[in-house]
Amino acid sequence: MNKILVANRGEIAIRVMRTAKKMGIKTVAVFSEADRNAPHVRFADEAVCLGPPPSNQSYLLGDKIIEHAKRLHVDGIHPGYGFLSENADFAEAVEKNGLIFIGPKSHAIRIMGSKLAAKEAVKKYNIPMVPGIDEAITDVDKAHEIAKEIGFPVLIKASAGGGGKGMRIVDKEKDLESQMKRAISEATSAFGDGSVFIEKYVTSPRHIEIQVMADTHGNILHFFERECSIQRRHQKVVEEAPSSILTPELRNEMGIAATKVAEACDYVGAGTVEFLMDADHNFYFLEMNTRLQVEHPVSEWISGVDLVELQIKVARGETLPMKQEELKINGHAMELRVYAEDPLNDFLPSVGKLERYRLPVGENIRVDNGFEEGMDIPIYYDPMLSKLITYGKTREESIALMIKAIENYEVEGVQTTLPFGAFVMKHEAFRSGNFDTHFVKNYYAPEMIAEAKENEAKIAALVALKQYLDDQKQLKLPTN
Ligand code: MV4
Repeated sequence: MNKILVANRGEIAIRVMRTAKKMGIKTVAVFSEADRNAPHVRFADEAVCLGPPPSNQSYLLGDKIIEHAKRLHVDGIHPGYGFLSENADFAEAVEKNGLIFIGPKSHAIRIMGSKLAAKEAVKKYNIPMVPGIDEAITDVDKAHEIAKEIGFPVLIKASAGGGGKGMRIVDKEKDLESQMKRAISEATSAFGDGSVFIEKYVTSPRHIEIQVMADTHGNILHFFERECSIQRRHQKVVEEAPSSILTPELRNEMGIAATKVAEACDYVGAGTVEFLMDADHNFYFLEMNTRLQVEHPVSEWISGVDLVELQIKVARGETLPMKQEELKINGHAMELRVYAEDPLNDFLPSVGKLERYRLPVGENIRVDNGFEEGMDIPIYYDPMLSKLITYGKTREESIALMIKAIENYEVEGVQTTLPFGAFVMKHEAFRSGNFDTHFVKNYYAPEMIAEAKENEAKIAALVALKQYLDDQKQLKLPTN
């Protein structure tokens, strides 16, 4: 593989190209008219414009991307995350055109894109799943029967959903019929597939996912877990590895379950198997994400591997260069997603110009960034500016360094989730490891960081006043 096209933008495009360069592979960037001057365009060896800013006129134009790739003699296409990364038709078209899709085969993407097909595929592998049914349900009487059997509350999920889209919690039997009708009509209009199914609702789960990597020779490895329980409205904000609650035994069990899920769909490349863990530490398979995930850096740090390098090697047909027994967890890594969103105003996108944008640097700090000072943040795409990742020998060290690194970030012109990150890092429930996916809802209110900001302003004023008084004393000296 001599040349790779990265069908993405922002931090992930740069992150993928960084490893390609390290491996001596040439890079091609694609961009929309809004991203003409974006860092990922300058980072690449070559770049092509795809069209106007909206994604469906640029980054989602699979055929156009493939055309450019062929014209520029590209060997492989890396889709990053989002955009075309989990589009089975695109993966197939790439291969049909004689190019390598740096990701799984379309077959695996298709199975995992349907929650019901995923359940069906892993059925014979003895993977723990949440009590419920594994087929589409339209009959209300049957739904009543099943809900009674598993007990309320239940959760209605859309088969074509995922990432929390199209879910409805039903607390009482009398709401089942209306919620089911709504779920079906929502799923039909959102996904063009009205299939829904029912599961027992796990009330206070933790979100724990396992990173896997499979080669084309039948080897499947797992790179341990990431805990992603700190989310708001299904958007992850803080991720870490390892999880503060897994024992080596549980970790091993979940790792084996994850590799079996990968086996069940003939997986190739990097993937993530999502589990829910209940208060009694039972784990249940939820879904598999068939891409490199945003939060992959924390796994890279604790395992010492470059996951993009492995993706490329596997795509070239190489055998995975290590054995499961050789993989060990080293230390603790923490990631904060820095979004241009206002945590004081319901996390609304805060678009505008990055008047000042300085990143923290230092040992055990990694920033995967896609922006620079002076840039306007386009309104067309995900408002994530960068990912701040810190590492320590212990969880406590990684948290302490995260707090310091947040303080050393300088952003003016837009609001960011940085103060929210500091709030999480300083919160007793987070620090003790005693939290679940309801952390934000349970503990966060804007006043909490408004107060912290006010205190900081007061302290800053006092420091300035002291400095002023000290300066005055000194200034007086020469006249004496
Ligand atoms: C669940 C659940 C409780 N019980 N399934 C949300 C995202 C999607 N991957 C599945 N999700 C959930 N499925 C059952 N049977 C709770 C969630 C859920 C959740 C999961 C992980 C992280 C954050 C979450 C926030 C709300 C709900």
